[in-house]
Amino acid sequence: MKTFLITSFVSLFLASQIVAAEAQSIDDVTCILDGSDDSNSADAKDNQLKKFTIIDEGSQETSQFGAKINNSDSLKAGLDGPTLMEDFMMREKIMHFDHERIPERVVHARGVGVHGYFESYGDYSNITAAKFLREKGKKTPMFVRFSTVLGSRGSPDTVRDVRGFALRMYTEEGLFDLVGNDIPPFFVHDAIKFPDLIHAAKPQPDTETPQAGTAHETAYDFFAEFPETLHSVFWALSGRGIPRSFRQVEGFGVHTFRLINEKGESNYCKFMWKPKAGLSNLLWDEAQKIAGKNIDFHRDDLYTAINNGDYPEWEWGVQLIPEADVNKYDFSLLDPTKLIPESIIPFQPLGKMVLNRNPDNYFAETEQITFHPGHVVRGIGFTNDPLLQGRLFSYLDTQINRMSGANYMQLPINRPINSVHNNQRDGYMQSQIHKGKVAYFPNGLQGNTPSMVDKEDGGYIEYPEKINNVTKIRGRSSKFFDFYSQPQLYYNSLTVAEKQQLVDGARFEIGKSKSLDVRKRMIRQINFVDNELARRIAYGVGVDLPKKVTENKNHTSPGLSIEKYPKADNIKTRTVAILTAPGTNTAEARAMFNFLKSKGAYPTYVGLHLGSQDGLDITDTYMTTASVLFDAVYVPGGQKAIGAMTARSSFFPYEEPKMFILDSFRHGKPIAASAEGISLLKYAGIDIPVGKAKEAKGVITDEKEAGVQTAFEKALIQQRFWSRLPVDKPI
Ligand code: HDE
Repeated sequence: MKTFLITSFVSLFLASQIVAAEAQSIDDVTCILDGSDDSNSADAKDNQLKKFTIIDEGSQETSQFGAKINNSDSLKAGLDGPTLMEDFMMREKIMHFDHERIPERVVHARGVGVHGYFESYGDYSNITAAKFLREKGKKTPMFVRFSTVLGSRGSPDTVRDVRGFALRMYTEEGLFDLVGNDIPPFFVHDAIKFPDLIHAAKPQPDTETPQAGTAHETAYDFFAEFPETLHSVFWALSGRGIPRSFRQVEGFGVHTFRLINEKGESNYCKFMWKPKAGLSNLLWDEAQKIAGKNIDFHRDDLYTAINNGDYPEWEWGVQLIPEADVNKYDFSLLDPTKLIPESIIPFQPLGKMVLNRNPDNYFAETEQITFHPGHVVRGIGFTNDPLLQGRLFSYLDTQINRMSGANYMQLPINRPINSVHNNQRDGYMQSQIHKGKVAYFPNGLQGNTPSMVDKEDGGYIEYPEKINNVTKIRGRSSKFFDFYSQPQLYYNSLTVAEKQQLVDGARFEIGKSKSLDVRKRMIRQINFVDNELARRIAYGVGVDLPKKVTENKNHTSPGLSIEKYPKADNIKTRTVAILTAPGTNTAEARAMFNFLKSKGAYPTYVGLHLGSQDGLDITDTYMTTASVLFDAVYVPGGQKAIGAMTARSSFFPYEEPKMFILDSFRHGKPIAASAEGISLLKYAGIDIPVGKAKEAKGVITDEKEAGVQTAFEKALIQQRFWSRLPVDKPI
C-alpha cells in the first residue's frame, strides 16, 4: 500500500523535476511523507529539503513531461518560415516563463532568508510545555527571513524602515513561527488600523512615489493624526531604522504571548532576541549613498558572513510576566505600541540561535515560505492583544493571494518535520495522495483516525482564560491612550549623538512633506513628547518653534541605546579597505591585510584597477567601491602612491582617495595610516591626533604599520566613534 502511495506521490509532485536527479529510493520518499523518523534532529529540515532538491548540472534537457529535447530553436515551416503551432517545446517553455512571478508580499516584500538552528540552554518545563525548550543542548532547525516593510521586492536594502525578523522553528511538535520585527513597539495597537497605516506609508496612490520609505506627506499626515504611532516612528527615525547589518539587529515578538506548562499554569511573555555581535547602525548619509553603490548591501553582508563560516548568533529568550501582574503597570500588556522596559522586567535568555546556511534557491525557500503567527506549538499561546488577534487572520488569508491555493503548506520549505495527518483534502496543487474513502471524523471505517489528541496526551493546550461579564464594544481600555510616555522614555535613553540622528532623520522625513499643515501637526505631536526635541526639528522644517506643554519626566531604560549596547569582543567580519595605488608600500599593505585576516576581519585591497597592482591582488577599485561600503580604512605608506593620491590627477580626477578618507572620518569610522599614508589624512583635512587622543578619536597613526595594529583592532571593536559626529548648537 505504501509503495503505491509513494510511487504516485513522486510521479505527481516531482515528475517534472526528478528526471534530472538521481532516482530516489522508496525509503527516501517515505521520509518526505512521514518526517517522524528524524524529526528529533537538528538536521531534520535539511534532510527533508534535500529530498526535494534538484541538481541539473551534467543532465540532459527534457520537457516538463520528461521527453528529451533540443529547444534552442523553435519549429518552423522552412528556415525563414512561420513557427508551427505544433511546437510543444516552445509552447511549454514560454507558458512556464509567463507564469514565473507570484504576487509579492503586500508588506515585507523585500527579504532575505537563511537556515539555522536554535539550541536550548536548559530545561524550561517549569514555564512551558514546548518540547524544544525542555532539554539543555537540544537543537531545533530554523529558517529566518529578514525584510524591509515598505519597499517592493527590488528596492534597496538600506532604506529607513523597520526590519522584519521572522523566525520559523521546525520543532518535533510542528512549526513555531515567531513573525517579529527589529524594534519592540508597533505603530498601531489594533489590527483594524493596519491597512490605514500601510496605505499612508506605502507609495502614494496618485504618483506611486516614494519607494520604500515614509518620507512623504501621507505618512506624516497619518502619524500626526494618529499619535499612537509616535513611539514606533521615533524608533524608525533613530539609528534603529537604518541597521548596519541584519547580523547586528535585535528581534522582538512585539506582542505579549502566553507560555503554558504541563500543569496548565501560565505566564505572559514578550519574546526577544539579542545579537552577540552587538548593535550597529548606519548614518543617514551612509545609508543613502549605499543605496546607490550597492542596493543589496544587507543581503550581501549576510550571505558573505554565512558563506565564510562566520555564523551570526543571537541569544533568544523572554521577558516573563506572572499572570497575577497583568494589571500592575501604567501601560497595558496587551498594547503592542508599548515595550516593557528591561529596567522593570529583565531579559531572560533561554537559548541561542545560529544562522549557518544560505538557501539554495531564493524562490523556493525565501519567497515561498509562508510565515504565520498562528503556527504555534504546545506550551505557547496567544493573548487578547488586538493586533495579534487580527494577524491570526491576515497571515492565512494573504497566502491565498500569493500562493493561489490552500495547499501551500505542502511546499518543501513549509512542511513541518513531523508527520501531518488530517481530513483536509483537495484544492489546487494537492501533491499528496490520501488513500482510502474516509475524510471525516468521527468515523468507524478507519477506527476513528486520525484520532483527536487531548492536551493530556500531548495535544495543544488551550489556556482556559475566563471571559465573563463583558459587553461587545468597539473601543480600547484607558491605558492604551498614553501615547507620549514611551516615546519620551526612548528619546531620553538615547545618547547625544543618537538624539542628533533622530533629529536629522525627522528633519529629512518631515521636511519632505510639502504641506506646512502636516509639518505643523507633526511638530505639535512631538512637542507633547519633548519640547527641546520638537524645537530642534521644527527649526529644520520651517515650523514656528513650539512652546513647552509637557514636562519631561527624565526617565530612561537600559538596552535602548545602540551606542551603549554591549560590543562583541572581536573584529570578526568587520570590513576594512586598504587604500593603494601604484607605488604603495606592499610590505605594509600585506602585513595589515594578514593581521586583519588572522583576526577574522575582511580586508580588501582597493586599487586603481582590478587584478595585480605591484603584486597585490586588487579586488575593488575606486570606481567599484566607496568608503560607505566598509567599516574602516587603512592607508599604508609608499611615497609614489601617496604622491598620486594627494593630488587631483588623471589617476584620481575626483580625488577619490581623499573623498574616501573624508567620508570615513565624517561617519565616525576607524581610520589608520602609517608612514607616508598619514599625508593622505592630512590632505583630507584631518587633524592628526597625538597620544591618547588617537584611540579616543579612532584615528590611529604611526611611522610603522606594526605600530597601528593593536590600536586599530581596538578601534574596530568599537566600530564607530560617535564623538566625531557633529551635534547641533542648542536652539
Ligand atoms: Fe505583518 N504581515 N501584519 N506584522 N509581518 C505580513 O504576511 C499584518 C505585524 C511581519 O518574512 C504579511 O506573508 C497585519 C506586526 C513580518 O514572510 C501580511 C498586521 C509585526 C512579515 C501581514 C501586521 C509584523 C509580515 C504580508 C496588523 C511584528 C514578513 C505577507 C494586525 C511583530 C514575514 C505575509 C516574511 C508579513 C499582515 C502587523 C511582522 C499581509 C494585518 C505587529 C516580519 O499577512
